[in-house]
Amino acid sequence: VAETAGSIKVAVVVCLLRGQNVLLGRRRSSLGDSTFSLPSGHLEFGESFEECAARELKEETDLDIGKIELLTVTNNLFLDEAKPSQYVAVFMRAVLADPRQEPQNIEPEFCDGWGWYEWDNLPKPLFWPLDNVVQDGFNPFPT
Ligand code: 8DG
Ligand code: MG
Ligand code: MG
Repeated sequence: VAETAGSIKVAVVVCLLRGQNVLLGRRRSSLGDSTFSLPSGHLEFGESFEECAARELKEETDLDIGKIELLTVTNNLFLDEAKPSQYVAVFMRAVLADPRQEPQNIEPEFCDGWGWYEWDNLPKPLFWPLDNVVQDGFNPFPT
């Protein structure tokens, strides 16, 4: 795979937990169009993972994060794109600052809408990098 001239990026992916549920939205994007994914975005220069998670969640849903923790990292190659890319995806677990707050669809050009789903009953199809990590047994809920 090493011959492809692509770029390596860092994405921060937010597992926002509320009770037994996690927040997912259906993507509007060349990457994974119409699939369900966790809120996510690109790490910007100088940001911590926590800052990036809070910023992306705010930008995409208007939600405010309370406690936040690092969970795991995945490494994903997107070769079927006009510009091949590789993402190091940093998974964060977060809870809401105020559990009564509801998500708004701030970027409707990138997302059909946000909803709460049970981890054992996730909607289909999942964005493939998320599907992969789920198949590997990943679970963002504290044990
Ligand atoms: P930005 O311009 O707001 O910074 O970025 P974005 O437009 O919000 O980016 P995004 O697509 O929501 O997330 C960045 C990338 O993260 C996405 O294109 C692919 C990558 N990514 C992985 N694994 C995962 C995953 O499991 N879930 C999500 N949601 N994204 C992932 O490599
Ligand atoms: Mg995003
Ligand atoms: Mg974004």
